[in-house]
Amino acid sequence: PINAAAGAYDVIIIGAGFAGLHMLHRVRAMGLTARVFEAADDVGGVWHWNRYPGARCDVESLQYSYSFSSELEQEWVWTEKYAAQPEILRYIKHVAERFDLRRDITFNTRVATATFDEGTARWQLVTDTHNSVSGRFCVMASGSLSATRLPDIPGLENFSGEIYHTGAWPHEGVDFGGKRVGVIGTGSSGIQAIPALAKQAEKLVVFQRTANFSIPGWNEALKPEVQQQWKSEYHEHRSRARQVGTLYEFSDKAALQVTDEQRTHEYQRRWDKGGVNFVHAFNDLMVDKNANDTIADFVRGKIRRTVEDPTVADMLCPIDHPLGTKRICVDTGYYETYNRPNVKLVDLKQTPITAVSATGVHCGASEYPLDALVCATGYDALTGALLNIDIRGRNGLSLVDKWAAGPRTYLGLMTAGFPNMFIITGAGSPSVLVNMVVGIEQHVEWIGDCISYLAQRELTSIEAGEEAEQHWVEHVNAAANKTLFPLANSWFLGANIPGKPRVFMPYVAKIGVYRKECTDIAEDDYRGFILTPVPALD
Ligand code: NA7
Repeated sequence: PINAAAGAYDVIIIGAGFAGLHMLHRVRAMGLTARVFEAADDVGGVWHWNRYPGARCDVESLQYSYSFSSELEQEWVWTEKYAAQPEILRYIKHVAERFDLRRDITFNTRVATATFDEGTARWQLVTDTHNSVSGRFCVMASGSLSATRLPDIPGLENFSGEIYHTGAWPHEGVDFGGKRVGVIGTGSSGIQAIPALAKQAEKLVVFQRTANFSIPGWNEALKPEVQQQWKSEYHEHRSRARQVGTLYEFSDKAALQVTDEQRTHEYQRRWDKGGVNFVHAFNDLMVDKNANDTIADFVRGKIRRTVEDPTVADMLCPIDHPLGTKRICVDTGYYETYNRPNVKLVDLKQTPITAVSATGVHCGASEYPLDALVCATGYDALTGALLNIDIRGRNGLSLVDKWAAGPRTYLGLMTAGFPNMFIITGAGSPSVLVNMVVGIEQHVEWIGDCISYLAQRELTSIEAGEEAEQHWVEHVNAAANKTLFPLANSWFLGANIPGKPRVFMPYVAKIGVYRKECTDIAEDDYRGFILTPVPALD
């Protein structure tokens, strides 16, 4: 270990969410010195910031948790099938305390620049508080959905009411009682927030650009016997999750090989169970548009039966992307909310927002007077948090320049020209498509093993090779192109950010397939990576 007192560490970690905390715990166990920088005033990452009403995880709580400590998984008690944000944040804080992690974290501090010094083969970082530190390794645990984005609508800055983004919600909460509230955005965040906001606000106007598919979660209190049973089988559940991500009932049948009645029966059965399990009803739904049409039609039928006003129901029926190609949403009473007299839906495809004024939102000739505007408009996903830091690798190469035509990585974990810089849940990895915690744990284990390997062999640095990276980029693209995913204008493709290169960023593979690829490469002495020995002294 290096002398940490002088601001020199073995490992610098950026971000103290699920990824950063686990990485810190891991490198500490290896006897290394580490420092974590976190922009927020406490741990939690997305669960620290996303405090909007209705915020909840759409992976079941018993699965959306760390597996690295069996004591932790046995002692923590979840109260709901799908945990709400405050409970997940309590869990993360509990982890920070239980493993005494806070003492190595600097809060309220953003990393501004990270520069690889070729002379010393170390990363030099400068924070927005003018702190300078260095690390042999730099781990980006800065989140794939953390760089929030306000919509680029003319006049937004002139609005005299309150403006919120779901991903940067005030800690003290917001009282919408008696207010006219607008929501822009109907992705996962909007679809969770809208039913909750409709109960609080005097009037709620939803501005929808793209109708989205949402499945009821049927959230409920977690029965103690269910939890106990699951905990007694945790070992088996976790090993399966390491292969498949989240445990669903995966089907080996194709939708187009069964009768209409069998299909409808299966969709109904899964609808009644709720959640993302619904989209795994058949094995061809994400690769065959005709198969996908059957499940999409089923959901459109549900929307039409739930929403009383047929014009509103029509507007809510997604028609421009196959089901599941934008992240499927899981809700609590979303479609029912449009039957409330205080809720109005505005279809921006018919009447786009032309401006925001001091008093409200204008869609052509129509003005919607508002006291508050909630932007559930998403993130500069996967690359935003990284590119917000001025990162320079070899020869002063900036990550912004290197990724100008889209992110390029090897295994999603490293990018050529940036030695000893690891990325957790980055572009080119499957993490955002699977249970994020399972993805994070795989990355953390791989990075930890990699650092140990280097130490054992007295190697100074590891770096992705250009050729291996090129093959990985092609491999990730080819995998996506075999599916329906590229048909939607989603954040997976960067399509939500005007001008962002249109590249399908996540790796569409089961986490088990990816895990094996990563392990095989490591066991083959890090095939495709360039390993550099400690430089000889002059
Ligand atoms: P998403 O899924 O990116 O959703 C953002 C929503 O905001 C989506 O409906 C967008 O419409 C809409 N949007 C974005 N910009 C605008 C503008 N300028 N005008 C109107 N509407 C706009 O973000 P979320 O926070 O809901 O969810 C992110 C992930 O977190 C989610 O996938 C889960 O993995 C957890 P669009 O579809 O682009 O037409």
